[in-house]
Amino acid sequence: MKIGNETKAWWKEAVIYQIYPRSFADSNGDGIGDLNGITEHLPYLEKLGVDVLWLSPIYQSPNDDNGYDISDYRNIMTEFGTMEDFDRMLAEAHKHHLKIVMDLVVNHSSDEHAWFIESRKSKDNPYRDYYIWKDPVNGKEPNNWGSCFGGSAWEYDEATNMYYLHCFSKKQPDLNWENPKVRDAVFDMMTWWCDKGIDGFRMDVISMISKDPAYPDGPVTDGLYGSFSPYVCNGPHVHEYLQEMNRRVLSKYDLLTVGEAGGVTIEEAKKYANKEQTELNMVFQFEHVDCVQGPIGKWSDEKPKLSALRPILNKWQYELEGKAWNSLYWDNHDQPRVVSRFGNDSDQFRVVSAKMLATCLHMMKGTPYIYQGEEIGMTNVYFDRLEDYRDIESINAYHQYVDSGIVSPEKMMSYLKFISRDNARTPMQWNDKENAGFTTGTPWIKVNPNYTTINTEAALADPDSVFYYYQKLIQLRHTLPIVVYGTFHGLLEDSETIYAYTRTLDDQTLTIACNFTDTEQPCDLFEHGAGKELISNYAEHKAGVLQPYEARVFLG
Ligand code: TEU
Ligand code: CA
Repeated sequence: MKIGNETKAWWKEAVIYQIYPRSFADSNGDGIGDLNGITEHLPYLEKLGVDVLWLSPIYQSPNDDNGYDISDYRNIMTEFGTMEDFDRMLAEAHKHHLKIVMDLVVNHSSDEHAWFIESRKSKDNPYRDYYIWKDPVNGKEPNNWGSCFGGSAWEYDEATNMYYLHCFSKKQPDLNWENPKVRDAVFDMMTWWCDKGIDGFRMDVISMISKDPAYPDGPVTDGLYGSFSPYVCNGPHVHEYLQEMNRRVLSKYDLLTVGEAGGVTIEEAKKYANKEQTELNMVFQFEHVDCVQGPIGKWSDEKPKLSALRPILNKWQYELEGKAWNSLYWDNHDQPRVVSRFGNDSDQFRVVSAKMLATCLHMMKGTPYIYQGEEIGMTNVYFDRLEDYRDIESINAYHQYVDSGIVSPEKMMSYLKFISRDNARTPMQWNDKENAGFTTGTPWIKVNPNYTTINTEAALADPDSVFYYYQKLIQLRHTLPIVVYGTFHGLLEDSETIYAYTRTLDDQTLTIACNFTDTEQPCDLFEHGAGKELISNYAEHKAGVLQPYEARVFLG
């Protein structure tokens, strides 16, 4: 069935909630979130009104990168529980009308995976070609590529005098997708999970599975290593492999599929998420969260400007219209908290700016994602000491740039406070009791001290909370087809302060305007015309202006 320019689909109408299991809820007091903790909180998620839960990886893992390094794809991480706990969680979730999307991390495995343990044994081991091995060049690394987590992307292995590729940590060797046996093994494993009744996959760095076979040096921007991106992201066979995955697995089930696609362009996104649906439902692009880039990449403490953000958001809305489907997100487990980054986390403006950012995103066209805690306006944690950080990326980056003298210790701490992934990974704040109700033990990472005021219990008791605002945005999407299927059109495209747009479907128009500043801004978009206000973060409006961080949505 067609609505506007689109074919109707459940995953276009859904709202996804991402859970980072390690930090969500600890049921047994060991300080680590777990599956039973998730099961306990399903009624809370049902109340919020989301449709789908995406779980960051819950498979067996030595946790070098918190589960993104998998040593057994068919077992549950010991700290998170058992397969019985998983089966119960899945069944309970379905009872609460919540679907479960699994994280699929198959660009790389852990070096402790049985395949890699075999692979590194000898050049003629049957698993040798499961990974990417290269001879030394002039006694050194095969090329200048740096890993995302610091250092070279190549690790020397004495047993066979060769290097293996790891785009992330050296405990995350890249799988060799050119080997049909690797593809068979991955597709079998995916089928096994689908047969268990899961509802989809979020595919980790799926744009990186096909490498340029020439393995050329990459451009050096940080003065240390070359970037692999031009030769790894959207590589030569990536679409072939995803089409094969689609034919052999995805097309046989009714799934939600979203590919994490670093380095994806509009042209590439139209292939990954094409209308014919021969690959994936949608991809995560990174341009809006990467809109501030310094000489050492994402490490910066500069607040993004609306003038940098708007053209990116609008471009993705315009260019995919009727051709491919967008995903919409501010936050995930790799990004700092949206209210601290794009909004204002002061006592005065936290709630109102969190609601403004929610309005801005949830009224756009695409499938929205909410990251745990975003729905109560959780903020960055601002750790003062390096010892409080747990994230491999943050700790390695600190040493890489500070030890080499490229950045001062003070500046690097300021970058971490603003952008570190650990800002998203502090425990979920459930109440004002010890450890925010996350655990009765010692949490694996410190709780944000503001849990005494920012927590779900307080949010649920306050009708004006960020929680109920998200609940209402989700209800609007579920009840009004225009929110899902309406065509996007940008407004006030030169404004430095207000982000505004319309959505149109048949004879209806939605008008959305969001003030991104802490001061009043002139705005006459709501002065004329009949219709009704659907939602706003202010109870009273002022003629001709938007108040600080005010957001308005008008249906006419
Ligand atoms: O992230 C992919 C990725 O490109 C990361 O480097 C991300 O951009 C970075 O954290 C922000 O600078 C995925 C996962 O989401 C991440 O948690 C994993 O660490 C990574 O893959 C490796 O599996
Ligand atoms: Ca636990």
